[in-house]
Amino acid sequence: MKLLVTGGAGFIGSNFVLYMLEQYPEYKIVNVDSLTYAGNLENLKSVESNPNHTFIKADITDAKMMDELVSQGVDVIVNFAAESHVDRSILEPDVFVKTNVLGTQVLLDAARKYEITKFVQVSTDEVYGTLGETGFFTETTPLEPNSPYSSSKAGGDLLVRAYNETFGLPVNITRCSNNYGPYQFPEKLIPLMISKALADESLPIYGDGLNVRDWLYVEDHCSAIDLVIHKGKNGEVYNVGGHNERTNIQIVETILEQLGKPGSLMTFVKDRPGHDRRYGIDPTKIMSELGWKPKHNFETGIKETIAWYLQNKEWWTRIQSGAYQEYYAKQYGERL
Ligand code: NAD
Ligand code: TDX
Repeated sequence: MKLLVTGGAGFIGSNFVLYMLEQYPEYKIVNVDSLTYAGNLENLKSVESNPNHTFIKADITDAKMMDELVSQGVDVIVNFAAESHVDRSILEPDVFVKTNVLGTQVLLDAARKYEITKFVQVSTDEVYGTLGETGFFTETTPLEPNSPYSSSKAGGDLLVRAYNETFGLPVNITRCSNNYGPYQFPEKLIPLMISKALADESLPIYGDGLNVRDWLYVEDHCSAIDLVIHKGKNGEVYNVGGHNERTNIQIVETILEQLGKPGSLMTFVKDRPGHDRRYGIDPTKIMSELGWKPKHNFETGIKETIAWYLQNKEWWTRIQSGAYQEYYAKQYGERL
C-alpha cells in the first residue's frame, strides 16, 4: 500500500509516520509537509534512511504539486496538514482558512482525479463546539465550531463529506479529542506548562482554569487512524477519545507535582476569547464497529510524556527561539 500523508512533520503526523512504518514495514509513505513553524524534520530522524519513507517539502494548497504527487500512484491520503493552534487562529485567521479549507479541497480534487481508494480527513472534536457539564459528543452532534481554527476544520470536513456525496469519493473523517505525547509543539497546554515549570517561569492559566479537555495519548490516536484506513466504512465519521477528562488546573497540578515545582508558579491570566468550556468524546462507534481500544491510561501517559520532555530538552529549546519568542510575547505579553 502507498500512503500519502500530509503534515507528517508535525506532532501527530510524525508520530503516525513512525507508527505506520513500524506496523507495516512493507508500506510506502510519501510524507508531504510545507514545514511551517510547527513542522520539524528532527521528528523523523529515525526514518531518514528508510527507503519506504519519502519526504517532500510542499504546500497542500499547491494544486499543481498535489496533482503531480497523487498522479504517481497513491492508494490512501491521510490529511493531517493543518494550522492547529486555537490561539494563533485568533491572532491570524487567514492562514487557517487557506490551509484547512482550501488545502483540503486541493487534496480532494487530486484524490478524485486519480481515483484513490480512500481519503482520511484527520479532524477534531472542536468542530462540535462546547459541552455543558454533562453529555458527550457523538458523530451526530451538530457542528457548532466557536474558533476560527475549529470553523476552518469544520469547513474542511464539510468539503470531505460533499466529495463523498457528490462525486462518490471514498472518505472517512476522524474527530479526536486533545492529544498529548512526544514531539508536541511547546505552544500547546501540556508541553508549554512542562517547559515553563522547568524554567521556574509563570504558568499562564486562562480564565478560571476549570475548562475541561479529554486527553488521549498520541499513539492511541495513531492506532485509531490505522483501523479507519483498513476497516472504516465508506463515508463514515469516527469519534476518537479515551474518556480522560481533566480540568486545566488538574493537568497543571499533575505536571508541577511530578516535576517537584511549587503551585505558586500557576498564574491566572485573561481568558481566551470564545474559550470552549468542555470537550468530551463518546468513542462507542469506533470501539464497537472497528474494535479500537486505547492502550495508554492518563496516569502513565503523562509520566512518559514528562520523561520524554526531560530527555529531549534540546528538541524543544531549539524551537523556543526566534519566531517562538515573538509569538509568545504577542500571545501572553499583556496577560502576564
Ligand atoms: P501540528 O501543528 O503539530 O502539525 C501540523 C503540520 O502540518 C506541521 O508539520 C506543518 O508544517 C504542516 N502544515 C501546515 N500547513 C501546511 C500546508 N499548507 N501544507 C503542508 N503542510 C502544512 O498539528 P497536530 O497537533 O499534529 O495536528 C495534526 C492534525 O490533527 C490537524 O489536522 C489537527 O487539526 C488534528 N487534530 C489535532 C489534535 C491535537 O490535540 N493536537 C486533536 C485532534 C485533531
Ligand atoms: O497557555 C495556555 N493556557 C491555558 O489555560 C494554553 C496554551 C492553553 N490553555 C488552556 C486552553 C484550553 O482549555 O488549555 C486547554 C488546552 O489548550 P490547547 O493546548 O491550546 O488545546 P485546545 O485549544 O484544546 O486545542 C487542541 O485540541 C484539539 C489542539 O490544539 C487542536 O489542534 C485540537 O484540534
